[in-house]
Amino acid sequence: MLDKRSPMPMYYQIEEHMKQKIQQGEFIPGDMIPSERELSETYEVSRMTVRQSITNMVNDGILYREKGRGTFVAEQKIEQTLQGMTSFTEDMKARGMVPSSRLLHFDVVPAQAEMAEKLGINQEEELFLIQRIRFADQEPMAVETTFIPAKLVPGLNQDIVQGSLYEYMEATHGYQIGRATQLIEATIVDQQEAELLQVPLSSPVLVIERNSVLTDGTPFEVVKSAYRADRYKFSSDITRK
Ligand code: 16G
Repeated sequence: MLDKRSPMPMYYQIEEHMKQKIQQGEFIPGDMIPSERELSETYEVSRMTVRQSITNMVNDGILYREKGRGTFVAEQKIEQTLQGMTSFTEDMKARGMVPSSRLLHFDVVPAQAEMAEKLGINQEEELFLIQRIRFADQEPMAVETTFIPAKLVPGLNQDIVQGSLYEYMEATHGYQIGRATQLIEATIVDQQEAELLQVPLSSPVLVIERNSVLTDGTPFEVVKSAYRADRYKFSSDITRK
């Protein structure tokens, strides 16, 4: 099964072999993988070698350990491209998943200096502050905090933001959403986020801040979305000039 004469280290070959089994559906999310002893017999390597492969796969989020129970196959991460300015609702529907939201906050607040500058409005002008947990097939994926100048979307209410904000802006207001600048940063969840996202304390999240403008250049939102790093990875296509 493994090529002992290959310059590829044994632990690496085991990882590749196990990843292949996961990809081919031989192991599915939630399945317990065989014990270290069993794997060392199957692959005819030491338990230390097996342990290294497993640790690497746990660190990569492919497997997870549960104390006293064993090691299991994790859900595959959602790969989100960084091309194209889509909404959460569109992204999930495109994957055949059902999007939903739980509203945590819906308030009108005065713009502080930093937000006013980002949104090209005066300080103290009214902003909608919307905080939602975004779910895919009932599983929490991200906590999202959105600021929108209130004057742009006068009729916005709690019911509307249970659904798609972008759809509301386009369909009801006829706005043309143009482009955005995004910043991605890694951080770890605090206690509240851990509870909301149903992940252990100090789990990693990837925070994307999106500053969006309409096609006429009017800034319309500043959004911070904290995506579970165990469920998301981001990809982009790049070209060398
Ligand atoms: C995405 C956007 C967010 C936008 C939201 C609208 C990123 C990083 N963020 O989550 O800026 O406000 O979609 O979603 O992609 P909705 O139309 O489903 O409410």
